[in-house]
Amino acid sequence: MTPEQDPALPISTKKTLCRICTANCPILVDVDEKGRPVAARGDKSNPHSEGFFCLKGKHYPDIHTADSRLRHSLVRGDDGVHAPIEAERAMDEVAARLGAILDEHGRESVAVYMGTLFYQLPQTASVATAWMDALRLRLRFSSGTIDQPGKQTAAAAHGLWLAGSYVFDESDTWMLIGTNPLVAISGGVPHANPARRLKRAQDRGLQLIVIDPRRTETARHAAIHLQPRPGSDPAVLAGLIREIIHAGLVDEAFVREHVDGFETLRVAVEPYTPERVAERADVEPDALVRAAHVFARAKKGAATAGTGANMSGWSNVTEYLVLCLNTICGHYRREGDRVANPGVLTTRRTFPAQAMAPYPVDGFGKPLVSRPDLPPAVCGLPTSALADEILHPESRIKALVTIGGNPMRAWPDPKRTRRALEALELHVCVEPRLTDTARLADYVLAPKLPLETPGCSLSTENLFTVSPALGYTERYGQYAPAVAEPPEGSDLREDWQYFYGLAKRMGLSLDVGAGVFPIMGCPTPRSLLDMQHEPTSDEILDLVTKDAWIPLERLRRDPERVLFEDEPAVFVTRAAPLAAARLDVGSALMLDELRDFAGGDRFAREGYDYRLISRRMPNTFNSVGTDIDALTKRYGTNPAFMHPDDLAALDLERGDLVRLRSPHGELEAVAWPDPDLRRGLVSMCHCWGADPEDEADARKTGANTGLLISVEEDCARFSGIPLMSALPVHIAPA
Ligand SMILES: Nc1nc2c(c(=O)[nH]1)N[C@H]1C(S)=C(S)[C@@H](COP(=O)(O)OP(=O)(O)OC[C@H]3O[C@@H](n4cnc5c(=O)[nH]c(N)nc54)[C@H](O)[C@@H]3O)O[C@H]1N2
Ligand SMILES: Nc1nc2c(c(=O)[nH]1)N[C@H]1C(S)=C(S)[C@@H](COP(=O)(O)OP(=O)(O)OC[C@H]3O[C@@H](n4cnc5c(=O)[nH]c(N)nc54)[C@H](O)[C@@H]3O)O[C@H]1N2
Ligand code: SF4
Ligand SMILES: [Mo]
Repeated sequence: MTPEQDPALPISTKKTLCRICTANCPILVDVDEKGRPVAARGDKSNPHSEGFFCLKGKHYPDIHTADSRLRHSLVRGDDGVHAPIEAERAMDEVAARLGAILDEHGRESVAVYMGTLFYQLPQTASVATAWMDALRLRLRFSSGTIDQPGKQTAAAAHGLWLAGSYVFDESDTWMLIGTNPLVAISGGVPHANPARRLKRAQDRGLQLIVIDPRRTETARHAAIHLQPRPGSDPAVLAGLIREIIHAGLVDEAFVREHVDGFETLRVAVEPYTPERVAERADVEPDALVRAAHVFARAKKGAATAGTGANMSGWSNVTEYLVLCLNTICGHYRREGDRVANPGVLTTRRTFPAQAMAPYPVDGFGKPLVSRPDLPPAVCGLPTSALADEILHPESRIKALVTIGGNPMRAWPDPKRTRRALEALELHVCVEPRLTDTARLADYVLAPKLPLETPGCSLSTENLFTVSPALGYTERYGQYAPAVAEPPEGSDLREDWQYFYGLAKRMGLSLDVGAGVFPIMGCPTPRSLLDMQHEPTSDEILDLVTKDAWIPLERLRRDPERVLFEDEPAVFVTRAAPLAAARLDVGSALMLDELRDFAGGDRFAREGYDYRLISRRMPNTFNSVGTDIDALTKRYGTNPAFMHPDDLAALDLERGDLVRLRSPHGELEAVAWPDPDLRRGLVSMCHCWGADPEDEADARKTGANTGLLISVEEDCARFSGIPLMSALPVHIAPA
């Protein structure tokens, strides 16, 4: 797929950063004389990443030059066939049609879905959000509520420690629950070469604890690996907390001074004796006790959960118990501690040793008509309900704008998703490929890709707001100009330019905020865009890094300089006088869920003896790369990984087709042995498969696990995240 490299054309090598995933690896890209990217590799001169990158990054140029990449925007004709349309004309038509729909049906007639790429591109996130704000659009959905939505609900119920947590590089212990950072390159171990960082940390004594039903690439390195039944995390976490309390390992001074609800928590976890946890989760009682002692005795450390822990039915309480665990151990930075990385491109702020009080979990306006049971909450509107909301007879949604996401692959229940997308009056997709989703869109606005635009490490830095295990552990920042030209003869715009262009045509003025994710307790600097003279992409980046620790201009002037360790050190300051806010470990809203959990495994279904669990594969990123041969070579598909003894019991061999059936749907997949799984599990990666209207071929296109997921039953409170892991399935040879 790489364009024929003409040996006559000189190659130049440019420094930039990969923007496929949140690792944002610094890479070197070879660009030919025509500006085409032809090869990429890790940047060994970068002192933070030390050359780390992955196969997806290696093929980043292919993603830019693939034949399947759109060179023009598309409009769907009355015959359903897409035809190219000039970008300016596409914006004229989309602005006119959205304007007409909004005029006739009001601001609830247009919904927006923001996928993973939305957040990875700071210019896109800021300008598109400003556009939504200017139109006062309320119906905003994101991939966040089908990812780790318990993080936001739990943080709201618990409150925040404003000085933050210790980072991995300075910690003595680290606990990972349902996350596999050595493959996801996210979520738990610093992403700049996680394996090497983990090794270094262990060499200086860090004790890694992993809680995962699979002996993952990460779990293999753990000092303690608890391999519980999926969906039993609340038991394990409650058991850990109980043991810490019984062993007298609670940081009593911290709790006395800063924490409410301790007695409520103590009573709630009291039933979770090691024996009782062993029963529910099937983990060794001794290992549980050891994990509790290692975690609580460490001076510095943190526990963090990932997608597995959020998709298996108990997202809110699981994330809440993770916060409680950190809090009762007092695993937070204290007055006088040096802040390992105060920031580079995020907004300047202080780090006082004090709590920010809990804030509302729900009560954010009226619920969706299709889901009165899910009051809009702090995690955002439930994406699992968006298809039903579009299809509901009383729904006002007429139009959907999808930005950097792929609903047909990513949303649970692709059949329903398809019906919903077809029912729309107008579907606009900002998307560089003709994905299953884009195929159903009325307009596909084709963007330039990241190598063709300036970029910086802001999105990744800003992730510290999501979990103490995310963001940079060092004072690191990178800027890169555009390094490649868009394909010859193409007519593309940067993502954000489409929103600027729509705003201009709709007579809106745009007010952009700094950062990509808001920083709690720190006001967001804002700037009005000049709506007469279109700003440059670099000017947008300056605005989204307004009032940053280090002005972006400094990174631009000296691109070699990426570490800022010699900047004045930042320390945790004394709490403000009269600061009275306290963290809450006794939230009734969250602990109610533990009571519900105690009632037994309410997801079990008779006749469905296996559990499907989620996982990520190294060479694809959600749906990205599933159409690039070099990235799918290893398995050719997303196999159904199972324990070899389970395969043998079903008389199956590697490569055989199996049929998975859930109470909701079924699919065919390619069986693959994985001795690292518990028995009774099948572990599959998401975002594969084809349009459900087309003939599925498990060996070629893979299978969309969303077919097995119900968006009606077993959805979590607040976020509506369905049971996407620990899902009961029946398995038989196909
Ligand atoms: N069954 C099941 N379902 C899941 C999950 C699971 O574990 N199991 N995981 C869930 C999770 S965690 C997530 S985050 C979601 C992912 O949900 P989505 O974000 O909806 O899916 P992606 O495939 O990441 O979509 C990214 C899209 O952005 C496009 N893109 C690439 N570069 C650019 C660019 O520069 N500009 C624009 N505008 N677009 C670009 C890609 O082509 C791709 O289509 O899936 C969720 N769905
Ligand atoms: N290579 C690659 N990297 C990616 C992505 C990708 O698709 N490919 N996707 C990106 C995205 S969108 C995200 S959100 C992050 C996610 O990053 P992670 O959250 O680290 O995702 P996974 O690697 O799937 O790890 C989830 C783990 O949870 C375990 N698990 C499943 N069910 C349970 C359970 O009930 N309890 C417990 N304790 N564990 C369970 C699984 O076995 C698996 O090892 O990764 C990002 N990085
Ligand atoms: S896809 Fe690979 S190279 Fe690109 S940022 Fe992620 S880990 Fe790094
Ligand atoms: Mo995700």
